[in-house]
Amino acid sequence: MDKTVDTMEQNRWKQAVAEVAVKIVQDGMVLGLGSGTTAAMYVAELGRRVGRERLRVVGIPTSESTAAQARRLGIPLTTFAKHGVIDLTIDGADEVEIGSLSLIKGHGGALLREKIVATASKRIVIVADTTKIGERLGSRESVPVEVVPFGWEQTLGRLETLGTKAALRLKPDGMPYLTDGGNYIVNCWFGAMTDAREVADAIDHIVGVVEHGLFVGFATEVLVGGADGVKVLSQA
Ligand code: A5P
Repeated sequence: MDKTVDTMEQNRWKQAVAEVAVKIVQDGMVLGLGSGTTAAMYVAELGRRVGRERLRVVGIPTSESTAAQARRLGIPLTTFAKHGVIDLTIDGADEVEIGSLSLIKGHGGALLREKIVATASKRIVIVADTTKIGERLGSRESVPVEVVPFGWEQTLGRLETLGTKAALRLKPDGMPYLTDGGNYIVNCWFGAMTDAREVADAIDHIVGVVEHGLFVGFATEVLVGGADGVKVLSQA
């Protein structure tokens, strides 16, 4: 993250993006509800629209935390059993590559459900701020990889054969961080990637991997908050 940006300023940028994003939502839509702090600001704005305008939408949450927030705000939730296609998903990202709009996601630990929701979505709008934007994916963030707990040491070792430095994500008490699906996360530092799709394909073939946080070819637009207001990045 850009160390010159303080948290309060960054929060103002995220809030501005959330307010722009919520205007994209239309009555009757099936929505994918993202996870993370920026998505939470958008979900809060969505709750306001549902309350004030009687907006009729249903949401599929990407985490237990987002599900709880939506319930508190009175946003009706649905499931894939009832709705196979999502009209619009608005979600955050940890890193965005200019041009390709490839993403690193999952530092909040919700990458598996986020990718399932993204895959079922007709349109995906990412809410971010300038600290997340870069020329090459991987130059700022590690790639979170969700792995099954059984044999995680083996899986981590196989990930390292791809040329990454990998480490199990731990909680402050030193125990492994657990995802909503009861899996572990291994953070993988690849550095700036010349071909994120190739890296994604390689990770996909590793036994023990459930899913990874490289989202290549998913985002259609990225709303970016910054000192100059909210800008829209589209795929080059
Ligand atoms: C959750 O697992 C992530 O993919 C989030 O979307 C991502 O970490 C962005 O979160 P913030 O908006 O809190 O930075």
